[in-house]
Amino acid sequence: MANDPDVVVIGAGFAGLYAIHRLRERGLSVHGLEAAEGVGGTWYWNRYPGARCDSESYYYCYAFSSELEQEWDWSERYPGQAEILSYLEHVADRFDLRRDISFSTTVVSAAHDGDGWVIDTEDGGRWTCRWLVTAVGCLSSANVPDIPGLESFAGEWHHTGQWPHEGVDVAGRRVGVVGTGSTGIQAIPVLAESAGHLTVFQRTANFSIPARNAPLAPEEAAGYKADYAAIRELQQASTNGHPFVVSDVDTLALPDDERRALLERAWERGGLRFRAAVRDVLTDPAVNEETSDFLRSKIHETVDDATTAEALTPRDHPFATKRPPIDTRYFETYNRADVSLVDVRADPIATITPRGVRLESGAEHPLDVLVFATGFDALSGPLLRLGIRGTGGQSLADAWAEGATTYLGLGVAGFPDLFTITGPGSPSVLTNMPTSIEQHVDWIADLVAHLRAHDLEAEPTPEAQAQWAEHVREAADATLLPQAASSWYLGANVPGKPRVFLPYAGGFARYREMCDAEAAAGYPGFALRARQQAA
Ligand code: NA7
Repeated sequence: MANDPDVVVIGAGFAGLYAIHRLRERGLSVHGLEAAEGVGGTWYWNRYPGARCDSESYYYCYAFSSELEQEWDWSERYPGQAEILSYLEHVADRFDLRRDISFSTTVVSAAHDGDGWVIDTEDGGRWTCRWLVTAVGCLSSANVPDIPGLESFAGEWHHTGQWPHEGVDVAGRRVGVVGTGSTGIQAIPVLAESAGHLTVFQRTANFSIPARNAPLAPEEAAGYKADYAAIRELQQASTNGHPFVVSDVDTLALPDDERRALLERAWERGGLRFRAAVRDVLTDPAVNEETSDFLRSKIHETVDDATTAEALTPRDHPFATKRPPIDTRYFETYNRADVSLVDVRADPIATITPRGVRLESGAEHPLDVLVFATGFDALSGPLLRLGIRGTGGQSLADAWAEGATTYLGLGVAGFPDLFTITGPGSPSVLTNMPTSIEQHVDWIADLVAHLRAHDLEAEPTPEAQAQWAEHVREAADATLLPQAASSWYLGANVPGKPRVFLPYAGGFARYREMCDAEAAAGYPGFALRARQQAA
């Protein structure tokens, strides 16, 4: 096959699969390059015990095909990793996408040569195309902390985002988990069930809300299927792509007992929907403090040992300013005799030894298996590792030396005909990802079709990009989000990464309207240039 399609799409997860389908529908030839052996993206790599989506299954899926919506059956309220992977494999087959994807193909560089993109892969392959679309996800570049001595560890260690396909045998073994973000909070209760002893190394105590996962009853599933038109409408009008109606109750105006009852009801319902029950929780410090206090009290109610409960209680950041996890028996797990909590903020990890983890105090925790649930170089990381070079050979790394800036999260000045699905500066990780992905792909497909029809190339203007960066900053500053000093939203989890609030916090519906307005006005934020035809 000729290696020169109209469009190359990098990645074959939710974003890449839909991009291939949609661009094909627009009559473009398209080819996908995927590092993994199969489709799935996030859900291909994240096979750690307990891996599950925090969005509910009935809307953590594509909306572009009502047939697909009707024929696929989800088994649980929150889909597990294996089920989502099966779904994406089904999508790849149903829409005949695999024939246009090269698997086990890692992109090592992508350079614009003035006429189009030249993409080199690790196996020596070369692809050329006019348009390059990145579908590499926001959380795909694993962050393994640089702790001295790791190479000397005599046991086995794994990052949750690169979990072995054959699984890891933890039965009866001494297991350590570093990290208590969404991933650690999912994995810890499951690992505790089979480990001989589980030691959790916690740097930042986290808020978490019970997921209340359960099998999806056939009547409930049928109800969602009958209601999809309304569900999708709600998602499109929402701030974060979830089909929730945000409460209009002023919680602070309520008497104490009614406010407590409201929070209790939200807690009983569980899940990310908790936030929708509390109006202004991310913008009003007083509302947030009330809510944070309620959640802190739940930790103390759940955890038997008062010292452990306090160590697990977040006091350094307001609720939901770091990505709020949801859990299944997370805090309850600390009541087990075979689980211990180590506060590595008070006594940081100094080295990894052949035997285990040694803290600065000299205390050593012997381990057979060490799990890094330490997150990702979020949003910009997956793009930077592609080795992208734009006009004049400028690298994306240089362009982003002071922090990742884009126009609408969709393109970067100096990088013509490059489109970034859920890139930095888009709502992405603050939303239900499939919803944001479909909006981006549809928008990009329209623009690419326009460029082809008029034989143009496009790149954001520096002015539009600078204005957008300012707007992204203002949108974050209008919320409490920047208050979490160690948040990966800010890049703070990766040493040396510039501190820039990366996702767009202005809300999905508002963002979508701005993208639509940009297209309707003929793409004024982009320089559209006639192409100099080589032939
Ligand atoms: P997160 O949310 O980045 O969590 C990573 C955790 O690992 C967090 O508790 C970190 O503590 C901790 N961490 C990171 N480096 C270290 C070191 N060096 N020592 C001790 N502890 C460390 O990643 P997740 O995988 O849980 O979640 C990512 C997203 O995936 C999630 O939000 C969903 O959207 C899906 P810190 O808070 O930085 O002090």
